[in-house]
Amino acid sequence: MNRHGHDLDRAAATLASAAHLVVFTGSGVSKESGLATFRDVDGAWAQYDPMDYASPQGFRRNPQGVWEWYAQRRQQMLEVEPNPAHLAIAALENLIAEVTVITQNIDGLHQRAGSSRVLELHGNIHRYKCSRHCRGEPTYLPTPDPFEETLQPCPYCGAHARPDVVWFGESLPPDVWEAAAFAAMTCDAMLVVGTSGAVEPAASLPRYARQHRAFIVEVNPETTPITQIAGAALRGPAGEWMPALLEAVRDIHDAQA
Ligand code: BJW
Repeated sequence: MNRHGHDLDRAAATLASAAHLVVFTGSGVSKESGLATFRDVDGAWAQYDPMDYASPQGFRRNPQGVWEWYAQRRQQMLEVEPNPAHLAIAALENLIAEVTVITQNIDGLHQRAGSSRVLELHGNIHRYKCSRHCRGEPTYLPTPDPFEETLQPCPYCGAHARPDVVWFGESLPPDVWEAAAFAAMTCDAMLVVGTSGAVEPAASLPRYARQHRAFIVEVNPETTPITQIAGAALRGPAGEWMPALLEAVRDIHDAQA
């Protein structure tokens, strides 16, 4: 049997006996839906400087430009569909008692695929908040037309509205971060799908899980810093590996029934 076969068997056996699985995802899980990643050669940061488009300073310098970038991405995110990886992750809930999805993505595709417990570390592009958090942090705003290309004012104070996403230098939503860190420290297994592990503090979650003796499975075409602590690595696109892994877990369950 080749290395992949062994890793698939080990990953499936671990998931089949897990009581609590955490699935930690990044932009690679949405790649096969047609959405760009960030740091790959064809990723967003090859074209756009993150400090211009994903920082509070960038938004202050050019609020209309940042608003337009998010409006275009929002439109793409609404046009695409969850792919076989999102669907397989959601279907794991039928086989494992507790599944927590922790995502860095803002696209809402896990929820659309049917995952019921999703912690969004970096927010959600479909929500808006006041950039001056005039009624407390966060001050959520009524949702404008999702395709609105013109920067909108906060209806309460007139400051710029902005997407409710986490930019560089900003803190993650504390309640979401606490729930994610707790899940990582108490799960039996963590599946890490489609993230480079380059952005903190999110990238620390697999380490927390490993320190608390969880088995780590990585699904990614490339090696990452997370590979070092992974007990199994499925090298290739998530849209191919996740359905195969789901099937292998289902076979173990059927054999035990
Ligand atoms: C496939 C595939 C397929 C391809 N199938 N896989 C400690 C050390 C150093 C720095 C810091 C630190 N702590 C904090 C920092 C600073 C900073 C940071 O991490 N910087 C590093 C980049 C150096 N972090 C922050 O600023 C964070 N805030 C914070 O720490 O607050 C506390 C604080 C406050 C004040 C001062 C200082 C600290 C906030 C980070 C916010 C990140 N925001 C973004 C944008 C979100 C909104 C939006 O989407 O527009 O989040 S940046 C971007 O990166 C986005 C992503 O969620 C995030 C992670 O990227 P991801 O998803 O991993 O994508 P890629 O492209 O990197 O990887 C894709 C992977 O998929 C690759 O591995 C491919 O191989 C794989 N792939 N096809 C499966 N088909």
